[in-house]
Amino acid sequence: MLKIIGRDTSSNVQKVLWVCGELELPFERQDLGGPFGGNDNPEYRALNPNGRVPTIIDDGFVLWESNSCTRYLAAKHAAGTLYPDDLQARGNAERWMDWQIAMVSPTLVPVFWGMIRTAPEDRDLEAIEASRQKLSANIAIMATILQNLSIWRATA
Ligand SMILES: N[C@@H](CCC(=O)N[C@@H](CS)C(=O)NCC(=O)O)C(=O)O
Repeated sequence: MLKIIGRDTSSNVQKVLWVCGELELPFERQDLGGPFGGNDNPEYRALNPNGRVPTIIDDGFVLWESNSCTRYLAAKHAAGTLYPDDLQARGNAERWMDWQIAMVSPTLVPVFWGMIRTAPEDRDLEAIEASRQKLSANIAIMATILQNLSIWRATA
């Protein structure tokens, strides 16, 4: 059975759980990371040298990087539906996945950790503000794209 390693409070683990939910895939999940620790266990590092979550194991095949995990599962179990056959449709979906991980996440994480996971007295407000501005610019890109989607015009 597919095994997912990682705490379910992680947004990156949740991506994989979401795909499993969409595809009704059975899986077992092992808590690791965050309050559960284990990131630096040699056995875990042997699976995932980054020590981050998620890692999945499918038929003995070990995979990490949340977007790669979701693509792998979708391609394996939902070719032509969740994983589009049409290369332009697939490219479009993958573009936004990669944009999220490469552009948005590095600007969102410092704001989230600074404001939510850091005590007020320990916050580096200058660094948080610098990231907030970059995050805002990214959100503006997404908002413009969403505003201009023909789906909204068609239903307006
Ligand atoms: N690019 C990686 C990032 C993985 C990552 O940074 N995961 C975070 C949780 S969202 C993590 O492992 N943090 C340490 C921990 O949970 O102990 C991916 O998408 O899988």
